[in-house]
Amino acid sequence: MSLNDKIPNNVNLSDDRRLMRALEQWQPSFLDWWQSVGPEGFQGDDVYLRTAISVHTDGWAHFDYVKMPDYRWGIFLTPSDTERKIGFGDHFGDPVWQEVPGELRNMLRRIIVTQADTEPASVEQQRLLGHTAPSLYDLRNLFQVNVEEGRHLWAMVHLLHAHFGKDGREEADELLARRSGDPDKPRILGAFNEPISDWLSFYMFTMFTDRDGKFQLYALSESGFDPLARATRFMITEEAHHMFVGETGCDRVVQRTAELMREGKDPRAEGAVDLPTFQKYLNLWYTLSLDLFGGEISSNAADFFAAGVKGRYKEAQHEDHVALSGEYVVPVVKGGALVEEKVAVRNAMNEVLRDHYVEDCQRGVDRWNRTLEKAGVSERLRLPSRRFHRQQGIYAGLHFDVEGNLLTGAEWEARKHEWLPSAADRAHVQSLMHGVHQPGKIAGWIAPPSKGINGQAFEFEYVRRS
Ligand code: BYC
Ligand code: FE
Ligand code: FE
Repeated sequence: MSLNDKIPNNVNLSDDRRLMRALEQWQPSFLDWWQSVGPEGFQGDDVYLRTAISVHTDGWAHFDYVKMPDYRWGIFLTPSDTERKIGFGDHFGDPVWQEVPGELRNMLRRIIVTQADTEPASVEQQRLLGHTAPSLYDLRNLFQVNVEEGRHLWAMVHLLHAHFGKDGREEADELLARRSGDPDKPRILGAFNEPISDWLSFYMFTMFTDRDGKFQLYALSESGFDPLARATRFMITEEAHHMFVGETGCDRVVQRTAELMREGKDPRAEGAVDLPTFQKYLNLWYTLSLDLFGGEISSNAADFFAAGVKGRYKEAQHEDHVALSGEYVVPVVKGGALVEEKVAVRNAMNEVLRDHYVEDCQRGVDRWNRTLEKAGVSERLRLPSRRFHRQQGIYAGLHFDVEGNLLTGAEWEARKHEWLPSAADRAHVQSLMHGVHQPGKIAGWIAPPSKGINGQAFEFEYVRRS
């Protein structure tokens, strides 16, 4: 089989013998990795999956039954715009780069490796979830997310192989050597080393952590390095489904809980997720994901922006693309109190991106609250303060309540399980996890989806067990 058949692509792979050989060598390692730490127990099953076979509207959502190891992980860049100019920073208005400028090589490699590392990490984190899927519909969605994260890894590895020579090939190998949660060779970013051992965590992860992916990918899709911009732009189209899985998954949990509450029952006693526990999982995954934007005040972020490597969300909507003037106000802790500090806007680029993220998360929480309202339940869910439970940036090492008020270490220790899952909460959620693998059936802690995938019914056999 030629490589063009094995790896669907729109980058003329077969014209570049060196690149082709490099990717042909990497592919068996990828498949070994997928078999050993990818979805456990379902590799021989036929799964109703969407495969991207081209970037055109009729080609990027092709549905069929596929065994996951036979998934055609392709390399697609959004078609090039030969007129494209750098849209921000010190090189504003220059033509975009098709090759890596020498002085930006380390910076770009590091960003691409950081992005790439999250993709296999998430597959590793989710590898055991198939066994406890609440329905075949959900099982299929898990696997769809997993194969697409695999494709995102391919997209980044293609850039490393095509543009970074020997260093790039070594980085590509390292991406298959690190392991989520491994104390000796962990994944790079915090949230990607956290266990995802139940489906509530999975929905929270796809709601909040994949949503960091959305905003980081948008920022990278502005890059002056055109191959990175084009690769990430196509990844964003796939990301929408991941966030759909998270937002609707959480909404269905809330809906089931609300139904029981309306009937005057205690959701926890009925084998569902009570709202306080749901809120604690929300607090946990939202704040782990806030950390992924990096420090509030960041010279790295300023350097990325100045260099034209990483822009803002929808940069074209900003008026000033150079951003050398202007300030951003950040509440910082000084002498035991919060005071407002003015920061040069370039140094606050992580915070600017985080603002868009917070707004988008709030929209999702509002949707869940409408579900509660419709069910006649008066309780509401909310996002905690962005200072709460932070492990990166200026609030790391300090303690805050969900309102953002400073706490002492002792107060935090005494109260943290009011806000974050306790061992008992985790045990309860874990106790609900039993695989439901018959078409049309669903676990008791979650409502069925309002519709199926690709026009199919919920009862459709999304995964044919072998
Ligand atoms: N954990 O200036 P700072 C996705 C490090 S998700 C551990 O504050 P900077 C997906 C940082 O590296 C999207 N370390 O931040 C979702 C630096 O280290 P050094 C992933 C962290 O540099 C679901 C130091 O702290 N894409 O696609 O602006 C499923 C101080 O850095 C963390 C990207 O992240 C952390 N959370 O970094 C599948 C885009 N945060 O220099 C996939 C690429 C910061 O002291 N990455 N550090 O050694 C970037 O653009 C940036 O590196 C960051 C922020 C956004 C991570
Ligand atoms: Fe991804
Ligand atoms: Fe994703």
